[in-house]
Amino acid sequence: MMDWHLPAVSSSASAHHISRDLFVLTYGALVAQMCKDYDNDEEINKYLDAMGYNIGVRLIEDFLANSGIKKCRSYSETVDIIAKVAFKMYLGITPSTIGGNDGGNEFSLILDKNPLVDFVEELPTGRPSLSYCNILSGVLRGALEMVHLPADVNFVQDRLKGDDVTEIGITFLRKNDDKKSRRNK
Ligand code: MYR
Repeated sequence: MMDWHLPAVSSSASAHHISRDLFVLTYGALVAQMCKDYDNDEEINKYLDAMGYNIGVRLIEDFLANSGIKKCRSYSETVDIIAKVAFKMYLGITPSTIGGNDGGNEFSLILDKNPLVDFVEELPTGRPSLSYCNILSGVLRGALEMVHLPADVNFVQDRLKGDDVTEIGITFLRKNDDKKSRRNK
């Protein structure tokens, strides 16, 4: 007989966990289907990025409402919020951050663990240039654009491609000074 007693975890935590798994599996199915439908890896990468962008422009509202985050004072602060609050909230991980030295506008998020590939051992065969997680860079690009922080976001390293870590590069397109003067207006 089946035992219907629920495990002793908070229902919201377990529901979050289940929906994250469901998202990760659904995403995997989508990428697998695209590999069947498209020959060109770059075409898939672009599609995943564009899809992520459309999610990001909507997700930012949810993020700002649920996190209570107000405007950040610097790019470093924004990147910190992305790593410590946004990634934690939506993916349950906290990437480490590098970059932004001397007021620069180039940063990286380093992911030791990437829940999006929890069920993925390796890239599909014959897909050496596939950027499997490209949805994530699109989400960040879309979300940042909505708070007037246009940025280039790209996967610089990818464990699925044999790199030691997964690294997402974020290059803010406005120089820091432009940002300050814009914010002080
Ligand atoms: C500001 O400087 O105005 C605050 C900016 C915070 C931007 C945070 C963007 C978060 C996007 C959510 C991405 C989730 C990816 C898993």
